[in-house]
Parts: sequence; structure tokens; C-alpha cells
Amino acid sequence: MKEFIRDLGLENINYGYSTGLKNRAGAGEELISYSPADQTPIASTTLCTTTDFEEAIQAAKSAYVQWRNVPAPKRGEIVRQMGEAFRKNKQALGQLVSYEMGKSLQEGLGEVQEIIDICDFAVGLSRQLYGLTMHSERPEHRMYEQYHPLGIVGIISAFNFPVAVWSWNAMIAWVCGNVCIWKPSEKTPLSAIACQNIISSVIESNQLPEGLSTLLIGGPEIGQALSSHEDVALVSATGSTRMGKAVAKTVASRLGKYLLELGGNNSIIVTENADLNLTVPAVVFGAVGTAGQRCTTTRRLIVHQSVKEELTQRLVKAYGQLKIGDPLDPAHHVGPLIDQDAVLNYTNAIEAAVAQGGEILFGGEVLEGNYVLPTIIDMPAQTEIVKHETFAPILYILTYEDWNDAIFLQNDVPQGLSSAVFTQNIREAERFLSANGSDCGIANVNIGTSGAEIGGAFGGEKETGGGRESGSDAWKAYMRRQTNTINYGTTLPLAQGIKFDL
Ligand code: UN1
Repeated sequence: MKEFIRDLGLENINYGYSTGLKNRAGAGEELISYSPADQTPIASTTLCTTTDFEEAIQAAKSAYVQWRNVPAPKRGEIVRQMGEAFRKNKQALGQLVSYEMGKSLQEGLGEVQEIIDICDFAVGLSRQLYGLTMHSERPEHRMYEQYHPLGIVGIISAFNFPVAVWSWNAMIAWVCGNVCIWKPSEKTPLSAIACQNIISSVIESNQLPEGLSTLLIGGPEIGQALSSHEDVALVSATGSTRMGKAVAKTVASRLGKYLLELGGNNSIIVTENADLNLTVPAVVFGAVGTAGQRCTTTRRLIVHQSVKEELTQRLVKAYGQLKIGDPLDPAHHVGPLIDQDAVLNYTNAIEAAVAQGGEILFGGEVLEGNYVLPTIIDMPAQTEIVKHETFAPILYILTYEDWNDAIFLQNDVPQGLSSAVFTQNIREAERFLSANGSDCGIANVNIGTSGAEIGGAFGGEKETGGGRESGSDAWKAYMRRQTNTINYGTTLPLAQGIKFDL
């Protein structure tokens, strides 16, 4: 038994359903979580069914009636305590994330740091849920807007960021006065249970209602139930475009709200004016970090022909120095893929790329278990496979001569999450950031595509789903806006000067 499993209270969890105060087995089958690092079963839990879901809705509904009346800064105080609890558990939770998901320990710890950071952000936000005041066209009238909570927020999260993405949603949703029902990926249930254990202590010590945070370990039917239930005001879903389209369709059919953070196919343009000393580490981290399983992973390199040879040589050299293996060993840069399906997707994509004219410059091999060699493939054109998001460390290289072609290639994919340009030329940089430049939700200059900070709004366009989570004013998606007009005079003037005399 690994020490962090014990530290996080995961020895005998025996639950798949938790309201924050009450934990019990789900009504469904047993679910064993295996580490992708060595296929060891870590612990087992149970799956929830739609019967459990109904109970969760009732708990959430009654918690909401209480929670929405807690002043926002007081809600922030609760989130502050949660942040403290995560600080105390950073090491253990980071290790668990690394072991259960397979990302390197550094990245596991980084993910917990994102939780801590978003807690801090949400605490400040709890005093800044500002609406505007506007001047009324009528005398002795006042007009303003305010933001109220939505109610129940459903959170569907993916295996690749098993804890951080939940926290971006949950911490913001809570300070906004909502309650949350969380359905994590079935591939990483323990990381979710660990988070629920950590925040449960805060819920308990503050005598908060059960149902403020409900965790349901479950399959797609729980996602479906969240999407179709009219009491779930907002469904925030992170995952594949296919899943996002299904969620959007179901939620839209009842005119509910959804927030989607789906696939990416992120590129870095390297111009003839790039500083390659910055470019090389940014590309390597972006392409192989989390074994290529981030939505923001660098998947395409669009390189000016004049720097292509030098850049590819330096990349191949850097790839040759990567240490691949047990993610918990701090010496390793790259861990395993999540499962054998992911390994198969990796092999299939490489086969397709070669069939479409690609030349493998590095990698292309499955090592043992779920470990694969990060791969660089030189492509003659942006073929079908390059336009497809494969969740694996495969970097496609495309070459350009004309700057306009570089921008065209960057945008000519169905996804629109993250993008970057490496250049020291201000015209290229500004053009990339302009309305004629990158069409993505994130566009960077001289930094890579992944590793976004929590302070900005995170999300993307086109098949990425259009939602924004985390910082900036992303909180507005978790609240309903109300416009209020107050007449403090003794007459009833109508807007637009309409006369209606009785
Ligand atoms: C994701 O892959 O779903 O920008 C989120 C990044 C991280 C978040 C990625 N901050 O890579």
C-alpha cells in the first residue's frame, strides 16, 4: 500500500456516492481503478446508477436553498478553507494523480497547485461578483443589474486533468452560490474521491448542508442524467467532441445551459525570426507533457522552411534525451498513456500518418505496457489524420514558405483551443493575435500551447465547444443576470416616451 493512498483515506473507501457528509456504495457494479504505470489495482469503488442520481438531485436541491442565502464573501471563506486543505494535501494528492492518471509527478503536483490557485482566485472573486449600474432614461428611476446563482451545476470531467478541471468549475460555482454534482471520469475515480474527502472535512466542520458537493462515480448514463434533468441548471463538460455534442444536444433540447471544453489540435508556428532556444523546450514540453494527453498539447508544428532543418534536428536530439517510465519517479519526463485503447489510437494514428505520406523522424514505437515513444512525424501536407485530435504524444511537422499559409494551416482544423507563434518580429506577433490571425480561444507569443494559468478564461472555439472556464469573467457562466429598474418617484413614466393615459 502506497503511503499517499493511506494519507488520503483511500484504504477502504467502499463508496461511489457521496454528498459531502454521507458516503455509501453506489447501486451499480464494482469499479477497480488500475494504475496505468504498472497495471496494479489501486483500490476499488462502486458505480452509481440513475437511482443514486435522483437521490443526489434531492440532496443538491435542499442544499441550494440554504447555500444561496449565505453571503458571497462567506462562501468565499469556505472556499478559502478548502484551498488550505488542498495545500496540506498537495504532496499526497499530487502523487495520487500521478499514479492513477499516469502524468509525471511534477505535473501531478502542478495540477494540485491549479486547485490551490483557483481557490485563491475564487476567494477574491467572492467579493467582486459585480454587476453594472446604468442610467435610466426615466426621471427618478434607477437601473442596475445583479448576478444570482443558477442552482445545481453538473460537472463532467475527463481523466487527463482528474482534479484541476473540476476545481475550476466547482470553486467558482460555489462562490457564485451554486451547488455541484460531479461526475468524474471512470478512469480516475480515486483522484475524485480524494478531493471529495478533502473538502468534506471543511463541509463538516462548518456545518454546511449535505449536497453542497455531491460526487457520483458513474458511467455515461450519469452524464446523460445530468444533461437531461431539468433541475440541473448548468452542465459543464470537459472531454471529447463526441461527448460534448451529445451533452449539448440533450441540454439544449430543454433550453438548459452548457459550458463545453472539448478537443484541441494546437499548433505552434515557428517563423524565420524565432528564438529557437525558447522554441525547442516549449515544443517538447507542449508535445510530450502528460504524454500528449492534454487538451492543450502541441500537436502541430508549422515551421518556416528556412529553420526547419535546424529545428527538427534539435527536437530529435531533445526527444532522444527524454526519460520515459514510472511517473512517480521524479527523474522521468513522460509517463504512460491512460490505457490500451489509447495505445491503439497512438499506433493507428502513426500508421495513418505514414499512409498519408508522413515520415517518422523520431519514435513511432510502443514500449512496454502503456508506455509509448513520443513521436515526431514530418508531413507533406495537413492531411486528414493531422486534422484529427489523437490523445497521444505525436507531433506533426508542417512546412510553410509564405506567412499567410502558416496562419491558414493553423486555422484549417476543426478544433480551436490553443495556439502559439514563436517570433521576435512584432508584425508577425501582432498579426497572429489580430482578427486575421489565430482563431483559437488561446493565442500565445513565445510560449507554448499548454500550461495556461488559471487567471485567464480557458476554452476555445469551433469543435472545442466555445465555453470559458477558470479566470477572468468566466464566473458569469455560473450565474444568472437580472436587470432591475426601480421607480422612486410619484409618477409612472413609460420607456420610449409612450403615453398610456387612463
Ligand atoms: C486540459 O487539458 O483539459 O493549459 C486542461 C493547460 C492546463 C489545463 C489543461 N492548465 O495545459
